[in-house]
Amino acid sequence: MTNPAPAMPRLNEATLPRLPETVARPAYDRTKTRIGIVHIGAGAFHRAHQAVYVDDLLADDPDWAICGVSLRSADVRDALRPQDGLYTLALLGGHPSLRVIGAIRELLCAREEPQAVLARLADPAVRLVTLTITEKGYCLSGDALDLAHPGIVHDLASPQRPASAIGYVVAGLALRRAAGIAPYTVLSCDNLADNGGRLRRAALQYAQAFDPDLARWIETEVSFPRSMVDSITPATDDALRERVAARLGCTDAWPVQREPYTQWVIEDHFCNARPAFERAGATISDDIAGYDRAKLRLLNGPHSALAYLGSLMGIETVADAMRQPALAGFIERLMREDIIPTLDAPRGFDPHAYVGAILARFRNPDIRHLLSQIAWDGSQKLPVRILGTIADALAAGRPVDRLCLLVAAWMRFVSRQARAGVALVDPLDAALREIGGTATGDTQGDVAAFLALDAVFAPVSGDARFAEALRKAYATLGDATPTAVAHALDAAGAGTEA
Ligand code: CS2
Repeated sequence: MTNPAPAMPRLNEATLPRLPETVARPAYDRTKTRIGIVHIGAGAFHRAHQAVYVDDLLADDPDWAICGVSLRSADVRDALRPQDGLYTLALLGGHPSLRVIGAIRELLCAREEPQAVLARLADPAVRLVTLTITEKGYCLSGDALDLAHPGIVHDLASPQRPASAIGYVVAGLALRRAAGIAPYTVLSCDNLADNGGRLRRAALQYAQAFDPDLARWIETEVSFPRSMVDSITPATDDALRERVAARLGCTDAWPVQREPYTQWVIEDHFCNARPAFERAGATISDDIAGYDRAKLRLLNGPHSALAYLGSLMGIETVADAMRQPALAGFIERLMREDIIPTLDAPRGFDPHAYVGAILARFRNPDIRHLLSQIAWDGSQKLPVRILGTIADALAAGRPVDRLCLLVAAWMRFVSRQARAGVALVDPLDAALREIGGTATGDTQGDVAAFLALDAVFAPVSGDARFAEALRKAYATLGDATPTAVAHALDAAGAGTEA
Protein backbone atom coordinates (compact mmCIF):
# COMPACT_ATOMS: atom_id res chain seq x y z
CA MET A 1 0.00 0.00 0.00
CA THR A 2 1.34 3.45 -0.82
CA ASN A 3 1.24 6.15 1.80
CA PRO A 4 -1.28 8.87 1.10
CA ALA A 5 0.33 12.14 -0.01
CA PRO A 6 0.94 14.35 3.01
CA ALA A 7 -1.82 16.93 3.31
CA MET A 8 -0.77 20.32 1.98
CA PRO A 9 -0.50 23.01 4.61
CA ARG A 10 -3.02 25.85 4.58
CA LEU A 11 -2.17 29.38 3.53
CA ASN A 12 -1.88 31.50 6.69
CA GLU A 13 0.59 33.72 8.58
CA ALA A 14 2.79 30.75 9.43
CA THR A 15 3.10 29.48 5.86
CA LEU A 16 3.34 32.94 4.25
CA PRO A 17 7.16 33.22 4.57
CA ARG A 18 7.60 29.84 2.89
CA LEU A 19 5.73 30.67 -0.32
CA PRO A 20 7.72 30.54 -3.55
CA GLU A 21 9.44 33.78 -4.62
CA THR A 22 7.17 34.03 -7.64
CA VAL A 23 4.14 34.67 -5.44
CA ALA A 24 3.86 38.31 -4.35
CA ARG A 25 2.88 38.92 -0.74
CA PRO A 26 2.08 41.84 1.58
CA ALA A 27 4.88 44.41 1.57
CA TYR A 28 4.14 45.46 5.16
CA ASP A 29 3.98 44.04 8.65
CA ARG A 30 0.36 43.01 9.07
CA THR A 31 0.59 43.12 12.86
CA LYS A 32 1.24 46.86 12.66
CA THR A 33 -1.97 47.55 10.73
CA ARG A 34 -5.20 48.72 12.38
CA ILE A 35 -8.74 48.21 11.17
CA GLY A 36 -10.02 51.47 9.69
CA ILE A 37 -12.50 50.15 7.12
CA VAL A 38 -15.54 47.93 7.61
CA HIS A 39 -16.54 46.37 4.32
CA ILE A 40 -20.04 44.91 4.00
CA GLY A 41 -20.25 42.13 1.39
CA ALA A 42 -16.83 40.46 1.53
CA GLY A 43 -17.38 38.51 -1.70
CA ALA A 44 -15.01 37.87 -4.57
CA PHE A 45 -15.40 41.29 -6.18
CA HIS A 46 -14.42 43.17 -3.05
CA ARG A 47 -11.47 40.88 -2.44
CA ALA A 48 -10.28 41.20 -6.05
CA HIS A 49 -10.78 44.96 -6.25
CA GLN A 50 -11.03 47.36 -3.29
CA ALA A 51 -9.03 45.13 -0.93
CA VAL A 52 -6.17 45.11 -3.45
CA TYR A 53 -6.05 48.92 -3.55
CA VAL A 54 -5.97 48.91 0.25
CA ASP A 55 -3.23 46.26 0.22
CA ASP A 56 -1.15 48.64 -1.89
CA LEU A 57 -1.60 51.41 0.68
CA LEU A 58 -0.99 49.66 3.96
CA ALA A 59 2.80 49.91 3.81
CA ASP A 60 2.51 53.72 3.81
CA ASP A 61 -0.57 54.06 5.93
CA PRO A 62 -1.29 51.13 8.27
CA ASP A 63 -4.55 52.62 9.61
CA TRP A 64 -6.85 51.30 6.92
CA ALA A 65 -6.91 47.53 7.24
CA ILE A 66 -10.28 45.94 6.56
CA CYS A 67 -12.87 44.09 8.63
CA GLY A 68 -14.81 42.06 6.02
CA VAL A 69 -18.45 41.45 6.95
CA SER A 70 -20.83 39.01 5.29
CA LEU A 71 -24.43 39.68 6.20
CA ARG A 72 -25.84 36.16 6.04
CA SER A 73 -23.51 33.43 4.89
CA ALA A 74 -20.60 32.35 7.07
CA ASP A 75 -18.75 30.83 4.09
CA VAL A 76 -16.17 33.57 3.52
CA ARG A 77 -15.45 33.89 7.24
CA ASP A 78 -15.09 30.12 7.63
CA ALA A 79 -12.79 29.90 4.62
CA LEU A 80 -10.55 32.84 5.51
CA ARG A 81 -10.42 32.91 9.30
CA PRO A 82 -8.19 29.81 9.44
CA GLN A 83 -6.02 31.64 6.89
CA ASP A 84 -5.67 34.73 9.11
CA GLY A 85 -7.61 36.63 6.45
CA LEU A 86 -5.01 35.86 3.75
CA TYR A 87 -6.09 34.78 0.28
CA THR A 88 -4.63 34.65 -3.21
CA LEU A 89 -5.47 36.93 -6.11
CA ALA A 90 -4.80 35.48 -9.57
CA LEU A 91 -4.41 38.10 -12.30
CA LEU A 92 -5.53 36.26 -15.41
CA GLY A 93 -3.15 36.06 -18.31
CA GLY A 94 -1.37 33.27 -20.19
CA HIS A 95 0.52 32.42 -17.00
CA PRO A 96 -1.50 34.04 -14.22
CA SER A 97 0.45 36.09 -11.72
CA LEU A 98 -0.36 35.33 -8.11
CA ARG A 99 -0.38 37.66 -5.17
CA VAL A 100 -1.37 37.05 -1.57
CA ILE A 101 -3.49 39.88 -0.20
CA GLY A 102 -3.20 40.79 3.48
CA ALA A 103 -5.56 43.77 3.75
CA ILE A 104 -8.39 41.90 5.46
CA ARG A 105 -7.50 41.52 9.13
CA GLU A 106 -10.86 40.37 10.45
CA LEU A 107 -13.84 38.46 9.05
CA LEU A 108 -17.29 38.50 10.59
CA CYS A 109 -20.63 36.96 9.76
CA ALA A 110 -23.30 39.45 10.84
CA ARG A 111 -26.05 36.88 11.24
CA GLU A 112 -23.94 34.92 13.74
CA GLU A 113 -21.92 37.75 15.31
CA PRO A 114 -24.12 40.86 15.19
CA GLN A 115 -22.62 42.43 18.31
CA ALA A 116 -19.08 42.14 16.95
CA VAL A 117 -20.16 43.88 13.73
CA LEU A 118 -21.90 46.69 15.64
CA ALA A 119 -18.86 47.08 17.92
CA ARG A 120 -16.62 47.46 14.86
CA LEU A 121 -18.97 50.01 13.32
CA ALA A 122 -18.88 51.98 16.58
CA ASP A 123 -15.08 51.85 16.83
CA PRO A 124 -13.65 55.39 16.40
CA ALA A 125 -10.68 53.91 14.49
CA VAL A 126 -13.15 52.90 11.74
CA ARG A 127 -13.65 55.91 9.53
CA LEU A 128 -14.89 54.33 6.34
CA VAL A 129 -17.60 51.77 5.58
CA THR A 130 -17.57 50.36 2.07
CA LEU A 131 -20.19 48.13 0.47
CA THR A 132 -20.48 45.59 -2.34
CA ILE A 133 -23.91 44.11 -1.72
CA THR A 134 -25.08 43.95 -5.37
CA GLU A 135 -28.08 45.80 -6.74
CA LYS A 136 -30.61 43.84 -4.68
CA GLY A 137 -28.81 44.57 -1.39
CA TYR A 138 -30.05 48.18 -1.49
CA CYS A 139 -33.70 47.09 -1.05
CA LEU A 140 -34.88 49.75 -3.49
CA SER A 141 -38.08 50.05 -5.42
CA GLY A 142 -37.42 52.43 -8.26
CA ASP A 143 -35.29 55.16 -6.77
CA ALA A 144 -36.62 54.92 -3.21
CA LEU A 145 -36.18 52.47 -0.34
CA ASP A 146 -38.76 49.69 -0.52
CA LEU A 147 -40.39 50.05 2.91
CA ALA A 148 -42.29 46.80 2.28
CA HIS A 149 -39.07 44.84 1.67
CA PRO A 150 -38.97 42.02 4.29
CA GLY A 151 -35.42 42.97 5.33
CA ILE A 152 -36.41 46.61 5.87
CA VAL A 153 -39.67 45.66 7.64
CA HIS A 154 -37.60 43.46 9.97
CA ASP A 155 -35.03 46.17 10.66
CA LEU A 156 -37.57 48.91 11.28
CA ALA A 157 -39.16 46.70 13.93
CA SER A 158 -35.81 46.36 15.74
CA PRO A 159 -33.31 48.93 14.45
CA GLN A 160 -30.72 47.93 17.07
CA ARG A 161 -30.70 44.35 15.79
CA PRO A 162 -30.63 44.83 12.04
CA ALA A 163 -30.17 42.26 9.28
CA SER A 164 -29.90 44.39 6.13
CA ALA A 165 -26.91 46.42 4.99
CA ILE A 166 -28.83 49.69 5.34
CA GLY A 167 -29.91 48.59 8.82
CA TYR A 168 -26.29 47.99 9.85
CA VAL A 169 -24.95 51.20 8.32
CA VAL A 170 -27.59 53.24 10.17
CA ALA A 171 -27.32 51.26 13.44
CA GLY A 172 -23.57 51.91 13.46
CA LEU A 173 -24.14 55.61 12.85
CA ALA A 174 -26.73 55.72 15.66
CA LEU A 175 -24.24 54.16 18.09
CA ARG A 176 -21.59 56.70 17.13
CA ARG A 177 -23.97 59.61 17.47
CA ALA A 178 -25.06 58.41 20.92
CA ALA A 179 -21.42 58.04 22.01
CA GLY A 180 -20.32 61.37 20.55
CA ILE A 181 -18.04 59.69 17.98
CA ALA A 182 -17.58 61.26 14.55
CA PRO A 183 -19.44 59.35 11.82
CA TYR A 184 -17.82 57.27 9.11
CA THR A 185 -18.03 57.87 5.38
CA VAL A 186 -20.26 55.34 3.61
CA LEU A 187 -18.88 54.37 0.20
CA SER A 188 -20.96 52.24 -2.15
CA CYS A 189 -18.91 50.17 -4.62
CA ASP A 190 -21.79 48.60 -6.53
CA ASN A 191 -22.80 48.86 -10.17
CA LEU A 192 -25.60 51.36 -9.71
CA ALA A 193 -25.85 54.79 -11.26
CA ASP A 194 -25.46 57.40 -8.52
CA ASN A 195 -24.75 54.59 -6.06
CA GLY A 196 -23.79 56.96 -3.24
CA GLY A 197 -26.83 59.18 -3.78
CA ARG A 198 -29.18 56.22 -3.79
CA LEU A 199 -27.63 54.76 -0.67
CA ARG A 200 -27.83 58.14 1.08
CA ARG A 201 -31.48 58.62 0.21
CA ALA A 202 -32.27 55.06 1.30
CA ALA A 203 -30.42 55.48 4.62
CA LEU A 204 -32.19 58.79 5.31
CA GLN A 205 -35.58 57.36 4.46
CA TYR A 206 -34.91 54.37 6.70
CA ALA A 207 -33.67 56.47 9.67
CA GLN A 208 -36.52 58.93 9.22
CA ALA A 209 -39.00 56.09 9.73
CA PHE A 210 -37.90 55.48 13.33
CA ASP A 211 -35.73 58.41 14.47
CA PRO A 212 -36.07 61.73 12.62
CA ASP A 213 -33.31 63.32 14.77
CA LEU A 214 -30.90 60.61 13.68
CA ALA A 215 -31.99 61.17 10.06
CA ARG A 216 -31.22 64.89 10.39
CA TRP A 217 -27.80 64.13 11.88
CA ILE A 218 -27.00 61.73 9.04
CA GLU A 219 -28.16 64.29 6.53
CA THR A 220 -25.78 66.96 7.83
CA GLU A 221 -22.82 64.93 9.11
CA VAL A 222 -22.37 61.83 6.94
CA SER A 223 -20.90 61.60 3.43
CA PHE A 224 -21.98 59.03 0.88
CA PRO A 225 -19.56 59.49 -2.05
CA ARG A 226 -20.34 57.91 -5.39
CA SER A 227 -17.89 55.52 -6.95
CA MET A 228 -17.42 53.61 -10.18
CA VAL A 229 -15.79 50.19 -9.93
CA ASP A 230 -14.55 48.08 -12.81
CA SER A 231 -12.71 44.79 -13.12
CA ILE A 232 -14.01 41.58 -14.64
CA THR A 233 -14.04 38.99 -11.87
CA PRO A 234 -15.16 35.48 -12.82
CA ALA A 235 -16.41 33.41 -9.89
CA THR A 236 -13.88 31.16 -8.17
CA ASP A 237 -13.92 27.55 -9.38
CA ASP A 238 -12.07 24.35 -8.51
CA ALA A 239 -9.67 24.87 -11.43
CA LEU A 240 -8.48 28.08 -9.77
CA ARG A 241 -8.18 26.41 -6.36
CA GLU A 242 -6.07 23.65 -7.86
CA ARG A 243 -3.87 26.02 -9.85
CA VAL A 244 -3.26 28.18 -6.81
CA ALA A 245 -2.46 25.21 -4.55
CA ALA A 246 0.02 23.87 -7.11
CA ARG A 247 1.83 27.20 -7.34
CA LEU A 248 1.72 28.07 -3.63
CA GLY A 249 2.44 24.63 -2.21
CA CYS A 250 -0.40 25.48 0.19
CA THR A 251 -4.15 25.23 -0.06
CA ASP A 252 -6.24 28.37 -0.20
CA ALA A 253 -9.92 27.69 0.47
CA TRP A 254 -11.08 30.76 -1.42
CA PRO A 255 -8.71 32.41 -3.88
CA VAL A 256 -10.13 35.00 -6.27
CA GLN A 257 -9.38 35.82 -9.89
CA ARG A 258 -9.76 38.80 -12.15
CA GLU A 259 -8.51 40.37 -15.33
CA PRO A 260 -5.39 42.57 -14.93
CA TYR A 261 -7.42 45.70 -15.82
CA THR A 262 -8.93 47.55 -12.90
CA GLN A 263 -10.48 50.96 -12.42
CA TRP A 264 -11.92 52.76 -9.39
CA VAL A 265 -13.20 56.31 -9.62
CA ILE A 266 -14.24 57.79 -6.29
CA GLU A 267 -16.01 61.04 -5.59
CA ASP A 268 -13.95 63.22 -3.29
CA HIS A 269 -16.52 63.57 -0.55
CA PHE A 270 -15.41 62.03 2.75
CA CYS A 271 -16.55 63.19 6.20
CA ASN A 272 -13.88 61.55 8.35
CA ALA A 273 -10.46 61.33 6.62
CA ARG A 274 -9.78 58.92 3.78
CA PRO A 275 -7.07 56.58 2.58
CA ALA A 276 -4.87 58.05 -0.19
CA PHE A 277 -6.55 55.75 -2.72
CA GLU A 278 -5.02 57.73 -5.59
CA ARG A 279 -1.57 56.42 -4.55
CA ALA A 280 -2.83 52.94 -5.34
CA GLY A 281 -4.09 53.97 -8.78
CA ALA A 282 -7.68 55.02 -8.05
CA THR A 283 -9.02 58.24 -9.52
CA ILE A 284 -10.38 60.75 -7.04
CA SER A 285 -12.75 63.08 -8.82
CA ASP A 286 -15.25 65.83 -8.12
CA ASP A 287 -17.61 64.60 -10.77
CA ILE A 288 -17.93 60.94 -11.44
CA ALA A 289 -21.38 60.85 -13.03
CA GLY A 290 -19.96 60.67 -16.56
CA TYR A 291 -17.67 57.71 -15.79
CA ASP A 292 -20.36 55.98 -13.89
CA ARG A 293 -22.87 56.14 -16.71
CA ALA A 294 -20.33 55.22 -19.39
CA LYS A 295 -19.26 52.10 -17.51
CA LEU A 296 -22.74 50.89 -16.61
CA ARG A 297 -24.12 51.49 -20.06
CA LEU A 298 -21.17 50.47 -22.23
CA LEU A 299 -19.77 47.56 -20.22
CA ASN A 300 -22.52 46.16 -18.03
CA GLY A 301 -25.34 46.66 -20.53
CA PRO A 302 -23.56 44.75 -23.33
CA HIS A 303 -22.44 42.15 -20.77
CA SER A 304 -26.09 41.44 -20.02
CA ALA A 305 -26.84 41.36 -23.75
CA LEU A 306 -24.15 38.72 -24.22
CA ALA A 307 -25.46 36.81 -21.21
CA TYR A 308 -29.05 36.45 -22.45
CA LEU A 309 -28.52 36.24 -26.20
CA GLY A 310 -25.45 34.02 -25.77
CA SER A 311 -27.18 31.67 -23.30
CA LEU A 312 -30.11 31.26 -25.70
CA MET A 313 -27.55 30.32 -28.36
CA GLY A 314 -26.11 27.64 -26.08
CA ILE A 315 -22.83 29.51 -25.50
CA GLU A 316 -21.12 29.31 -22.11
CA THR A 317 -18.61 32.14 -21.76
CA VAL A 318 -18.15 35.78 -22.73
CA ALA A 319 -15.05 35.06 -24.84
CA ASP A 320 -16.90 32.28 -26.72
CA ALA A 321 -19.84 34.60 -27.32
CA MET A 322 -17.45 37.18 -28.76
CA ARG A 323 -16.17 34.54 -31.19
CA GLN A 324 -19.62 34.47 -32.85
CA PRO A 325 -19.41 37.14 -35.56
CA ALA A 326 -23.15 37.87 -35.52
CA LEU A 327 -23.23 38.35 -31.77
CA ALA A 328 -19.98 40.32 -31.60
CA GLY A 329 -21.12 42.55 -34.48
CA PHE A 330 -24.47 43.13 -32.80
CA ILE A 331 -22.83 44.06 -29.50
CA GLU A 332 -20.48 46.52 -31.17
CA ARG A 333 -23.30 48.27 -33.01
CA LEU A 334 -25.34 48.36 -29.83
CA MET A 335 -22.45 50.10 -28.09
CA ARG A 336 -21.42 52.50 -30.81
CA GLU A 337 -24.74 53.37 -32.39
CA ASP A 338 -27.30 53.00 -29.63
CA ILE A 339 -25.51 53.59 -26.33
CA ILE A 340 -22.78 56.17 -27.04
CA PRO A 341 -25.31 58.81 -28.22
CA THR A 342 -26.97 58.66 -24.78
CA LEU A 343 -23.76 59.45 -22.88
CA ASP A 344 -22.68 62.71 -21.44
CA ALA A 345 -18.98 61.92 -21.76
CA PRO A 346 -16.61 63.39 -19.19
CA ARG A 347 -14.01 65.83 -20.51
CA GLY A 348 -11.13 64.07 -22.27
CA PHE A 349 -13.04 60.80 -22.44
CA ASP A 350 -13.10 59.13 -25.86
CA PRO A 351 -16.13 56.82 -25.92
CA HIS A 352 -15.10 54.98 -29.09
CA ALA A 353 -11.66 54.17 -27.68
CA TYR A 354 -13.41 53.02 -24.49
CA VAL A 355 -15.65 50.71 -26.54
CA GLY A 356 -12.60 49.27 -28.31
CA ALA A 357 -10.94 48.56 -24.98
CA ILE A 358 -14.06 46.90 -23.56
CA LEU A 359 -14.47 44.69 -26.63
CA ALA A 360 -10.83 43.59 -26.25
CA ARG A 361 -11.47 42.77 -22.59
CA PHE A 362 -14.55 40.73 -23.52
CA ARG A 363 -12.47 38.83 -26.10
CA ASN A 364 -9.67 37.95 -23.63
CA PRO A 365 -9.23 34.18 -24.14
CA ASP A 366 -7.54 33.77 -20.74
CA ILE A 367 -10.72 34.63 -18.90
CA ARG A 368 -13.43 32.03 -18.52
CA HIS A 369 -16.28 34.29 -17.52
CA LEU A 370 -19.53 32.35 -17.44
CA LEU A 371 -22.56 33.96 -19.05
CA SER A 372 -24.68 32.28 -16.39
CA GLN A 373 -22.91 34.37 -13.73
CA ILE A 374 -23.77 37.61 -15.53
CA ALA A 375 -27.35 36.43 -16.13
CA TRP A 376 -28.09 36.46 -12.38
CA ASP A 377 -30.42 39.10 -10.99
CA GLY A 378 -31.66 40.33 -14.36
CA SER A 379 -34.65 42.07 -12.78
CA GLN A 380 -32.22 44.21 -10.78
CA LYS A 381 -29.64 44.74 -13.49
CA LEU A 382 -31.80 45.64 -16.50
CA PRO A 383 -33.16 48.89 -15.05
CA VAL A 384 -29.69 50.26 -14.22
CA ARG A 385 -27.87 48.91 -17.25
CA ILE A 386 -30.29 49.25 -20.11
CA LEU A 387 -33.67 50.81 -19.35
CA GLY A 388 -32.12 54.23 -18.68
CA THR A 389 -30.42 54.05 -22.09
CA ILE A 390 -33.78 53.14 -23.64
CA ALA A 391 -35.55 56.01 -21.86
CA ASP A 392 -32.93 58.48 -23.11
CA ALA A 393 -33.07 57.11 -26.67
CA LEU A 394 -36.87 57.40 -26.67
CA ALA A 395 -36.70 60.96 -25.37
CA ALA A 396 -34.27 61.85 -28.17
CA GLY A 397 -36.46 60.16 -30.79
CA ARG A 398 -33.80 57.57 -31.59
CA PRO A 399 -34.51 53.93 -32.52
CA VAL A 400 -34.60 51.39 -29.69
CA ASP A 401 -34.87 48.16 -31.71
CA ARG A 402 -31.48 46.70 -30.86
CA LEU A 403 -31.81 47.74 -27.21
CA CYS A 404 -35.18 46.01 -27.09
CA LEU A 405 -33.71 42.82 -28.53
CA LEU A 406 -31.65 42.53 -25.36
CA VAL A 407 -34.72 43.03 -23.15
CA ALA A 408 -36.68 40.49 -25.19
CA ALA A 409 -33.78 38.03 -24.89
CA TRP A 410 -34.01 38.34 -21.09
CA MET A 411 -37.75 37.54 -21.30
CA ARG A 412 -37.11 34.51 -23.49
CA PHE A 413 -34.29 33.42 -21.18
CA VAL A 414 -36.57 33.69 -18.13
CA SER A 415 -39.30 31.69 -19.88
CA ARG A 416 -36.86 29.02 -20.96
CA GLN A 417 -35.48 28.57 -17.45
CA ALA A 418 -39.00 28.57 -15.96
CA ARG A 419 -40.24 25.95 -18.38
CA ALA A 420 -37.18 23.78 -17.73
CA GLY A 421 -37.83 24.09 -13.97
CA VAL A 422 -34.43 25.72 -13.45
CA ALA A 423 -34.40 28.15 -10.52
CA LEU A 424 -33.44 31.70 -11.41
CA VAL A 425 -30.96 33.54 -9.25
CA ASP A 426 -33.08 36.63 -8.90
CA PRO A 427 -34.94 38.25 -6.01
CA LEU A 428 -38.08 38.28 -8.21
CA ASP A 429 -37.64 34.56 -8.89
CA ALA A 430 -41.21 33.59 -7.87
CA ALA A 431 -42.90 36.26 -10.01
CA LEU A 432 -40.59 35.57 -12.95
CA ARG A 433 -41.20 31.84 -12.80
CA GLU A 434 -44.93 32.48 -12.84
CA ILE A 435 -44.75 34.83 -15.82
CA GLY A 436 -42.12 32.82 -17.69
CA GLY A 437 -43.78 29.47 -16.97
CA THR A 438 -47.14 30.60 -18.32
CA ALA A 439 -45.76 32.41 -21.38
CA THR A 440 -47.49 30.89 -24.40
CA GLY A 441 -45.40 32.34 -27.19
CA ASP A 442 -48.17 34.81 -27.96
CA THR A 443 -46.24 38.06 -28.26
CA GLN A 444 -48.96 40.42 -27.09
CA GLY A 445 -49.84 38.49 -23.94
CA ASP A 446 -46.29 37.46 -22.98
CA VAL A 447 -44.82 40.94 -23.33
CA ALA A 448 -47.73 42.51 -21.45
CA ALA A 449 -47.20 40.08 -18.54
CA PHE A 450 -43.53 41.04 -18.24
CA LEU A 451 -44.23 44.75 -18.64
CA ALA A 452 -46.63 44.57 -15.70
CA LEU A 453 -43.59 44.05 -13.46
CA ASP A 454 -43.52 47.60 -12.17
CA ALA A 455 -40.38 47.09 -10.11
CA VAL A 456 -38.52 46.53 -13.39
CA PHE A 457 -40.34 48.41 -16.11
CA ALA A 458 -42.24 51.29 -14.46
CA PRO A 459 -40.07 54.05 -15.99
CA VAL A 460 -40.64 52.92 -19.59
CA SER A 461 -43.65 50.58 -19.70
CA GLY A 462 -46.08 53.39 -20.52
CA ASP A 463 -44.20 54.39 -23.67
CA ALA A 464 -46.01 53.08 -26.74
CA ARG A 465 -42.88 53.15 -28.94
CA PHE A 466 -41.01 51.05 -26.40
CA ALA A 467 -43.82 48.50 -26.06
CA GLU A 468 -44.09 48.22 -29.83
CA ALA A 469 -40.33 47.77 -30.35
CA LEU A 470 -40.24 45.21 -27.57
CA ARG A 471 -43.07 43.19 -29.06
CA LYS A 472 -41.30 43.24 -32.42
CA ALA A 473 -38.03 42.08 -30.85
CA TYR A 474 -39.82 39.37 -28.87
CA ALA A 475 -41.52 38.11 -32.01
CA THR A 476 -38.23 38.18 -33.95
CA LEU A 477 -36.64 35.87 -31.41
CA GLY A 478 -39.36 33.33 -32.22
CA ASP A 479 -38.86 30.10 -30.31
CA ALA A 480 -35.45 31.40 -29.15
CA THR A 481 -33.51 28.42 -30.49
CA PRO A 482 -29.89 29.16 -31.44
CA THR A 483 -30.93 29.42 -35.10
CA ALA A 484 -33.80 31.78 -34.34
CA VAL A 485 -31.50 33.99 -32.26
CA ALA A 486 -28.88 34.00 -35.01
CA HIS A 487 -31.53 35.16 -37.50
CA ALA A 488 -32.72 37.88 -35.14
CA LEU A 489 -29.13 39.08 -34.72
CA ASP A 490 -28.58 39.16 -38.45
CA ALA A 491 -31.75 41.15 -38.92
CA ALA A 492 -30.81 43.60 -36.16
CA GLY A 493 -27.22 43.92 -37.36
CA ALA A 494 -28.27 44.52 -40.96
CA GLY A 495 -30.85 47.15 -40.03
CA THR A 496 -29.99 50.69 -41.01
CA GLU A 497 -30.37 53.72 -38.78
CA ALA A 498 -33.69 55.49 -39.00
C1 CS2 B 1 -21.03 41.75 -14.82
C2 CS2 B 1 -20.17 42.58 -13.87
O1 CS2 B 1 -21.81 39.95 -13.51
C3 CS2 B 1 -22.13 40.98 -14.10
O2 CS2 B 1 -23.27 41.36 -14.15
O3 CS2 B 1 -21.56 42.58 -15.79
O4 CS2 B 1 -19.88 41.92 -12.71
C4 CS2 B 1 -18.90 43.06 -14.56
O5 CS2 B 1 -18.03 41.99 -14.84
C5 CS2 B 1 -18.18 44.07 -13.71
O6 CS2 B 1 -19.04 45.14 -13.41
C6 CS2 B 1 -16.94 44.58 -14.43
O7 CS2 B 1 -16.45 45.67 -13.75
